[in-house]
Amino acid sequence: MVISTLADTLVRGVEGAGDRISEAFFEPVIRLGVTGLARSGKTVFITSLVANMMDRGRMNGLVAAQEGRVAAAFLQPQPDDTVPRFDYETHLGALTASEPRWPDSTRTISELRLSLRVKPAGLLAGLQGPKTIHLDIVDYPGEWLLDLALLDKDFRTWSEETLTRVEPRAQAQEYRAALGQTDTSARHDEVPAKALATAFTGYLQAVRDAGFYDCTPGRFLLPGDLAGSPAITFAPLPGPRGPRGSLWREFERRYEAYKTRVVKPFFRDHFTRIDRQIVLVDALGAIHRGPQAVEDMRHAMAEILGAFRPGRNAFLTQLLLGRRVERILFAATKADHVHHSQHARLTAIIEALTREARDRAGFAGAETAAMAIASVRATTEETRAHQGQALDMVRGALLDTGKQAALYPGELPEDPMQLLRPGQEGAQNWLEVDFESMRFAPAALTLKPGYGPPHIRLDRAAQFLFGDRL
Ligand SMILES: Nc1nc2c(ncn2[C@@H]2O[C@H](COP(=O)(O)OP(=O)(O)OP(=O)(O)O)[C@@H](O)[C@H]2O)c(=O)[nH]1
Ligand SMILES: [Mg+2]
Repeated sequence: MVISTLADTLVRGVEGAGDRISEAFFEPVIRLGVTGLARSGKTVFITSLVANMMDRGRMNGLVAAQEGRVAAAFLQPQPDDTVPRFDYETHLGALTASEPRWPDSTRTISELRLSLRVKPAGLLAGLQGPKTIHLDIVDYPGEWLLDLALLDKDFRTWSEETLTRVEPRAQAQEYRAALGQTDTSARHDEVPAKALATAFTGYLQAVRDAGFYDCTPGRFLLPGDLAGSPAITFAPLPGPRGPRGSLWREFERRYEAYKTRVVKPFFRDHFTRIDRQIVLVDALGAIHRGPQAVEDMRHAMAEILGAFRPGRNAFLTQLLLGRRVERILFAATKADHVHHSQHARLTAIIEALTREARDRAGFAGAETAAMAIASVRATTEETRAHQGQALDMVRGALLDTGKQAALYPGELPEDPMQLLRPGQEGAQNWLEVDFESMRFAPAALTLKPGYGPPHIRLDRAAQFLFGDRL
């Protein structure tokens, strides 16, 4: 155990030195992490960011682009051979088709290298030619960060906590029934083991579909090439530690294997190398689902952000060797679902959602910001008179029917606590807030030469995330 941790650290140390050396002597690399919970808009964000970096007509908020210093942007082979490439062309193809579609769900890690030829600014401008800066964009599920908390827990603690949470939930009925029929101290047998794990995965699926985010272990829902393997065939079990050879012991072993073989490598190989991070949050979606979804999202955010606080976790602290994420941007996505008159309120909500986590320890010097953005704008705005009142509406093609419609989603409250408090107090429905959700199809794009897809504040997000390094 100690040896493996040590070895992890050593490898990381050597690699880390390599990264820094190549950075100093050759071409600078910025590793940009893009994360968020399922369906938060990661794929659309990366696709639009890359398209808008290649055709920079809408990127005036990125200072280097505005000053005309970005001479070129092009895709290059990524540095990591074993990570799937972010399928930029297919995702952009979906968005720009004659009948535009949103890209498919991705659910795993992927990477893309965007290289920029940038002319230096200021005094150096006349003396140096353009330099090449690589932006390595890494898309990974936010759910994987939730697994960090498992590293501090043994199987029994994790089981107790999970079973307590599961207890009141209707979605867990089947799992509870399966547990009732199992003798966890009996000799391990793969048939009941598999049945339990399947019932537990079914439970996670059901709570996720109901809008909850506390769905660890993260890979049960996003197994990728682990599907069917023992490392994700276990479930929380009640009671004392079983005897040698029992189901209980086998699940304990698998839980530990999940931590060492799945969770740790992700943090070691990917997470610790990130320089800049954007965390996408579908706050509007959660608000629509009700107070409990908002409360649950706040929890999940606090857990996710915990990963960015070095010192919280011994394993991570060792791996990081003092290195840290320099900037973190919290972005409320899909801001095109509300009129721009509501954007300031949406930003206030995202600040409130992440405040607890930010206040608790800060991010040890990491700079943070919050913003409301739309990676791809699917709507236009209009104001209409309705019963003597001017209503700020958004118009777009409805996803389900394709019909054009102007909608009024309701007004976000000025005080974000109106959204946070009810959930904390156990309310199931909004009393004061009236907020409709909507799903728009992407608008048909006729891209003018030199212009990427229309967006809201994507350029400002880019400026915060890497503008200072260009
Ligand atoms: N209107 C609007 N909708 C968006 C925007 N970004 C994402 N969406 C919607 O959110 C859905 C999810 O976006 P994705 O980019 O696929 O989200 P993801 O985080 O990659 O999702 P997974 O890969 O499933 O984890 C899309 O299918 C769209 O319906 C946006 O900027 N504007
Ligand atoms: Mg995706």
